[in-house]
Amino acid sequence: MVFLRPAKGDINMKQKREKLSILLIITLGILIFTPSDATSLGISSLNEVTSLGLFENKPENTQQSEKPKFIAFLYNQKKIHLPESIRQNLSKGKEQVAIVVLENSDAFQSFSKRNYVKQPHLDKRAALDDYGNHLKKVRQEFVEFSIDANVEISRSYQYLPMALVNIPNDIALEALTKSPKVKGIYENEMMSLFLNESLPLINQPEASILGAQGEGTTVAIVDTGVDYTRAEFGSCTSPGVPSACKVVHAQDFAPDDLKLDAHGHGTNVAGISLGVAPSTKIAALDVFSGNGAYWDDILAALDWVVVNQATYNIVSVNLSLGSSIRNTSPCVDSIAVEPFSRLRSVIPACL
Ligand SMILES: [Ca+2]
Ligand SMILES: [Ca+2]
Repeated sequence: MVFLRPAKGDINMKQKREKLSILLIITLGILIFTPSDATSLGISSLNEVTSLGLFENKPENTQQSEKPKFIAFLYNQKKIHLPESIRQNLSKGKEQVAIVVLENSDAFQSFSKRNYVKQPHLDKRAALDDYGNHLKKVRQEFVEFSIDANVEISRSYQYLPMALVNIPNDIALEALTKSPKVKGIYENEMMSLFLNESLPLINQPEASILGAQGEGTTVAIVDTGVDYTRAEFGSCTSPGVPSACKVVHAQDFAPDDLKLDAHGHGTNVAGISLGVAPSTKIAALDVFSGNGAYWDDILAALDWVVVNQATYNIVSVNLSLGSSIRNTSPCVDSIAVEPFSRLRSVIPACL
């Protein structure tokens, strides 16, 4: 169970993390434009750089013309996230479905320029619109690129710089990995249901004892759906009906199974949420196809949360799902990094 609302003690930690991130970015910037870069690229001397033609026939005052060439060289050498399994499947002649994370630093820079990142509470809606408009351009550029690269886009998202694509062969994969528009390529993995961690992870029962009951808020349950016809949810006939109904929205993001909860897990999780915060409302987001949930459906549900956060005052997102992979440190290279970062930027408690 993952709640995005941090405990009070996490705020200092968050500030420390932000400072650390800035320091890392500055350090990275220094590394990129210093001679040590040659070593990181496997080049042991400036002679070798010259032999690669990067600074050949150097006339006077040519720094301006050399720079783009050197940057182009760096792009060709860039390392992006790419699971070996994708490469192997394509080499066996199998088409590969994957999720591409798009380079959106221009959109992020514009977002930062207006100081929204430091003080997003100033105008959260405008900040989100601004970010969305820039992402629209990023998406459009990727559509144009994908036509040339013979990559088919089957799903994209309003506020996430990501797309579900079909990669037909090695050549298309090569084009993707070399494109400055692509930051990473991930498998569209299937997640399983989990409920091993729950109340201790969200500081319960301490928060309830302090009187936090969730009045005026909504919790998004990204799971198998919620059977809102049960008395515990207000015997609803549809979301929000009657007015005492606890479920304000229900939607299938995986192919519609025509059931409110085809499994029962989501109804159980929603019940736990109401036990913790009896006054909150529930958004029931069904991302499961049977016992598994593909990332492209999970991303669509998280995108919905970003779009609708203000409408329902969503303060928490519950993802009781995972895979058999066990990590011993934070997943800095995970497919969840982009969507979690976007959620944290719109959920007030996480600002
Ligand atoms: Ca359903
Ligand atoms: Ca389902």
